[in-house]
Amino acid sequence: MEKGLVIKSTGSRYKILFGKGSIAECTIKGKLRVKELRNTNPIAVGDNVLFEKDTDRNSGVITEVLERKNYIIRKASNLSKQAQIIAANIDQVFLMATIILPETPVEFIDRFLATAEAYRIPAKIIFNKTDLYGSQELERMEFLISLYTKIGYKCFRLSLTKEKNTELLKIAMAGKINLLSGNSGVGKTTLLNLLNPALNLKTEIISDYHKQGKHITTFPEMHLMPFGGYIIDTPGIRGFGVFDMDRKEIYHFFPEIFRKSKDCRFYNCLHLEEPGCAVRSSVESGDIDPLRYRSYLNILENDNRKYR
Ligand SMILES: Nc1nc2c(ncn2[C@@H]2O[C@H](COP(=O)(O)OP(=O)(O)OP(=O)(O)O)[C@@H](O)[C@H]2O)c(=O)[nH]1
Ligand SMILES: [Mg+2]
Ligand SMILES: [Zn+2]
Repeated sequence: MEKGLVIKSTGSRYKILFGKGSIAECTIKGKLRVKELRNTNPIAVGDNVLFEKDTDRNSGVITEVLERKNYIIRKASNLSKQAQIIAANIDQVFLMATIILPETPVEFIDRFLATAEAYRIPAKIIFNKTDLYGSQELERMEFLISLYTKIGYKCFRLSLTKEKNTELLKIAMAGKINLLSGNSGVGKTTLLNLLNPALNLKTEIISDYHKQGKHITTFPEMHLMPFGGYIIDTPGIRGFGVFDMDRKEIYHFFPEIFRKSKDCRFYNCLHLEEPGCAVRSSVESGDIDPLRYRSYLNILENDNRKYR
């Protein structure tokens, strides 16, 4: 029996890293299921597993998934109750966002951050493609950076085609398991290739017509970085449907709203029309940004339509 780390999962075949950097292609033993979760992929990137290795070839059969520190789930679709584990045992998540080509909506950012809060995984934001921005876009980016920094999310400015200055990012990622997420075409895979040129992963120019990426990366995959630690490259997501959040708890996942809620008159205030709501007064005074409040309301209304 060997112990290994799942670095790629295509649903039925798994790539396992074990020993001193060896790779084995594995399948799962018939009945293997994850107890607490139904309707989902039983093994995800980042899982630590035990497997029986074939003696002669670099292949094997996974017999057990070791206990997870955490995992991040995404709904398969809005209607079905099916869920998919994107990755497990993550130290932190990075959302890569762009102001244009493609435009990352604020609500998308907020859904992502709220999901990370719900899983108690620290989140940071990377604003990429700054080389493409004119004064308006730069202003927009700086507005968002000050908004999110104030709440407590560290932000990075990046251009992967011009300055290519990734030093701060490397320091933040070193020695950790980092999940990299974001819309298709924002430059996730380009970043991995820059950080580890040996990878030579596939990227593609985003189409002018749709101003969207083409979903070039199709399965999450974990890559070892020369500066230590791992990055999980993920397929571009169109949106982030929040998974199974209790209506009464959603505001817990907006840190600045949660902090303010302690001053609301009612302990069970949902910050809608209740009298004496400190959150609403803060939105009116500008202490809480109206965009964030709107994202909160949209999640509360369970408006996941655009976000699958
Ligand atoms: N101008 C500019 N282009 C960039 C930058 N970073 C990435 N790109 C380009 O954006 C396009 C899409 O990049 P990818 O790395 O494939 O995007 P991705 O996020 O991995 O996309 P999916 O795999 O589809 O989710 C490529 O043509 C990159 O060269 C940047 O900083 N500036
Ligand atoms: Mg990609
Ligand atoms: Zn309130």
